[in-house]
Amino acid sequence: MTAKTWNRTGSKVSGKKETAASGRTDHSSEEKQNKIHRPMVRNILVLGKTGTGKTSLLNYLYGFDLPTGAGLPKTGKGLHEHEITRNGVAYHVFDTWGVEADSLPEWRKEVLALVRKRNTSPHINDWFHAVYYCFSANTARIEEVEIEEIIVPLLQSGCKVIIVLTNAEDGFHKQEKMDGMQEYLCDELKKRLHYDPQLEIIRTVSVAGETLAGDAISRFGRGEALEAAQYNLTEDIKKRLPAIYKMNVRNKLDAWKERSQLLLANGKISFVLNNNSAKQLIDLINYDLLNTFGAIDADGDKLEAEANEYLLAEGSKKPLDKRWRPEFSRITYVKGYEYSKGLSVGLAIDVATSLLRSAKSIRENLSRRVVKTHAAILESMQKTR
Ligand SMILES: Nc1nc2c(ncn2[C@@H]2O[C@H](COP(=O)(O)OP(=O)(O)OP(=O)(O)O)[C@@H](O)[C@H]2O)c(=O)[nH]1
Ligand SMILES: [Mg+2]
Repeated sequence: MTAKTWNRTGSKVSGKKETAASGRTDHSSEEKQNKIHRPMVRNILVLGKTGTGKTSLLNYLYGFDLPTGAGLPKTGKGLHEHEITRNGVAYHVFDTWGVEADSLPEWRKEVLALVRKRNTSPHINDWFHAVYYCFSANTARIEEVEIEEIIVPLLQSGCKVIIVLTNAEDGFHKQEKMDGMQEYLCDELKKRLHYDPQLEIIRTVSVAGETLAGDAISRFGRGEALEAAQYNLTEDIKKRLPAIYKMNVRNKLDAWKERSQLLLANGKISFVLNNNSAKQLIDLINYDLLNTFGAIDADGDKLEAEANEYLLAEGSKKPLDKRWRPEFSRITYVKGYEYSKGLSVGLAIDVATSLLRSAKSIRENLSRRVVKTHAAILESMQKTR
């Protein structure tokens, strides 16, 4: 689907993006190349009951021309994904429509599962980069199920939600209504979560028009909404990256331990010069461990580059703090037998001692050392952020 080009006139936020784009000259050419090769992905989720102005909001914020209003077929209600490429950005828009309050419990599972799956991915381009929940200031209705079934579980799963009060143009008792909605929401959320989630609550008018008296209604709220989304994504990146990194270290070290144990169970140990065989096995295991650290660093670099790409696009002037990676001790040597390196005296000792050692005891001893090294590295990381 192709969308209209966004008319930048009067847009605060597009101005910011330009600043961000020019700021990119400070960063490596590698980053620039990455950008050229693949379009940046933006996953956007918009939730709320039918008619609250979700699709209109998407059109307003991102310059799409998705169909809005009545007259849409009433089949296929629920969550729909649209892919729209615009200005080199691939938008994956998850819009819900035709959802009434009584069907909320039904599709909440689908929404929550999708959010959890995406937001725990090790790739930032799988995450939701903006999540909006719309309430219309016209009706000023906030159902308990909306809070209970959707907003609270989303917040509890670590997903930041931007609350949008749509139809915020002047109207009869509009300001009081919106103040009341805001207060009610804050109180209910605090009560259920037992902390203040400090949600962004943004008032918007997504469609320009006229009042009954013939006064012009202008759109507003775009800058604030996009700014809130930028802020949330920046926070998510800072918070989730260390956890993703730690998980990867754990997985990589577990795999190393498993490979090492397989090698120790099956590797050749000669009957006489078994010290020498043990040394060869240890060398292989140590070499594999060094490679494992190399792979962890390479994955960390990739993650950092992806994060910086998003941060810069979000208008952040600073790339990620270089100290974001949780530290762990890089034990690069699994100590083994006191094998001798020389040939003359050493060889004699080897022959003598090897008679006392069985291959089985060597395998068991080395395996214990691998387990110990594995535990020591992970334990050292446990203590960091
Ligand atoms: N005046 C005014 N009208 C709006 C605003 N936002 C949406 N509308 C109108 O409200 C109607 C419903 O908007 P939609 O964007 O289709 O609502 P929706 O939430 O996507 O509805 P479903 O897809 O059925 O769930 C449309 O006629 C829009 O033009 C707003 O901020 N102000
Ligand atoms: Mg819609």
